[in-house]
Amino acid sequence: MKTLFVATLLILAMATASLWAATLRINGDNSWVGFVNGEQVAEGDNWQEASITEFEMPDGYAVIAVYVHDAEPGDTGRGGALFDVILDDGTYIPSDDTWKADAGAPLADRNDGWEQPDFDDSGWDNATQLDPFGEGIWGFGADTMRETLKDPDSTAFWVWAGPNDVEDDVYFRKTVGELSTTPVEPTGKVTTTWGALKNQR
Ligand SMILES: [Ca+2]
Repeated sequence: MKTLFVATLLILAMATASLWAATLRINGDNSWVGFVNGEQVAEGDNWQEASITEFEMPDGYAVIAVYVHDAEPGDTGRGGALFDVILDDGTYIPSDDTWKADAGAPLADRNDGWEQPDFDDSGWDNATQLDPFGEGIWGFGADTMRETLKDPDSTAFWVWAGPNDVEDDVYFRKTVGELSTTPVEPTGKVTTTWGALKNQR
């Protein structure tokens, strides 16, 4: 009987873990591509209109990777990225200086696996934290941005890699959720709304 009880608890724990869901919202000036556990799940090119991706975390955690491209070379235009992850337990993870950030070649020319869960980003710096959502040079767009960022309101910071009038191709990474005590590679395909979005085009 005790064995059955323990087995039931284990099954319940596994079922609960497999139900973890989250939402990834990204705004980028000027364009962006988002990845969850190495799979592309989002893209956009209107900084005032967030891409919104819902995904599941069967392993209880996910590695989020975001690429943002600034279309104006160097100091002719300032780049910015604003994103957040909302876990289904309400945990809010904003873009800020706790994310890892790196600058380099445009996405099409970058083939080092930067978006993959097992990529070693220990050599990356932390992101440069700029103005909070609603303030600074992008503040005038906040009302329009809230049309897609309405629930919950964003409390993220605009971020970049280094000063945002230098680099134009910037990469961000962070692990969200809870790592198991024995880290494993995320298994299976990420379930997202991305496939449905693509099919609508
Ligand atoms: Ca620029």
